Amino acid sequence: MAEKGRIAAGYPAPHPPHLVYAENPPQNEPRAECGWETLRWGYERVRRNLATKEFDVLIVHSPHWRTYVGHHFLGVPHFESLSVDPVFPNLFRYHFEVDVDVELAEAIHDEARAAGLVTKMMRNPHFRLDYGTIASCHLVNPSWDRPIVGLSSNGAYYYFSNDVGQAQMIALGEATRRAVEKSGRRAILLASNSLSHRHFTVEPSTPEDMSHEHVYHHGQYLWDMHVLQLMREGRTRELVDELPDFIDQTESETKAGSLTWLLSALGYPDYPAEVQGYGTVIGTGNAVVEWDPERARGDARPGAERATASRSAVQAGTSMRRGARP
Ligand code: 2X7
Ligand code: FE2
Repeated sequence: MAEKGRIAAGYPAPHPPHLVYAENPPQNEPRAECGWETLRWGYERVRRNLATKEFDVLIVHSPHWRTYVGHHFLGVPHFESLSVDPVFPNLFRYHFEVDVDVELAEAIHDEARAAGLVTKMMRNPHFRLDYGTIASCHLVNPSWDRPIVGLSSNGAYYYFSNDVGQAQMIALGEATRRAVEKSGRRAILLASNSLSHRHFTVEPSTPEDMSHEHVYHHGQYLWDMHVLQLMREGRTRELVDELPDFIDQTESETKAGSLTWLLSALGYPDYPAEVQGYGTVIGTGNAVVEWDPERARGDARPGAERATASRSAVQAGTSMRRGARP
């Protein structure tokens, strides 16, 4: 019988396209001088940690793949196209090539449907992946050397209420965990959302001019710090209980459900999360945070040898598995 699968780590992994832009990977057309380093260095720490960890797949829940009816799952083995941020086309025109673990996607779909959620496999081979999915996956694993599973963000919080949204994302997280365990896969989970979401309305002429980048509202900053404190103290059940207030008080992008999905899938960790980076992007609060259940349990890190061999490729941070653009 196949070994029981595991969620090997989970991350709030925010997707501001600015972070990809500032890194100048070959896949992205616009060029930057610098910018948003505290967050980008946080992602570099995550890459270093993952380079010592074996994993088979990244599972990402993205606020910018909004679905109106049900929870959708990428269901085509390979996508290749250009993803453009509709608000920042000057920063993000990213040529992507992505492999999908369709078998695992179908397994999560089936578990979610069995739990009573409305679900759909997305089978359009010409689908343009949203920039949330791409940015989070790129920032965590720029070599794209693992397949992904992509989950849409159903708008239940908007169409019904925060409570309905929370209940659905909790069920989706549980379904994700069950499917991963049955699959035998070692999965990394990414909740592709920012925290507080008040942003400025006029972009500086040089987008990476950091003299314009700061917190715009102290109350929102206090909320972000409160949320991070709960994470750092392992108080994630309280955090899930407080998320509806956080959403209402800060316009938080957690209203997409990604963070709730992640915490539910991780089984509400009671050990301290590691905050790898916090910073604003156009004034929104963004945190790169790590829950590593294996480190928390003190397990030896499976696959460290294989992972070390590929570390230099991961740290180089720019090559795609197939056909990186020059
Ligand atoms: O989608 C986003 C975001 N969530 C935060 C900051 C900047 C841009 O895009
Ligand atoms: Fe966003």
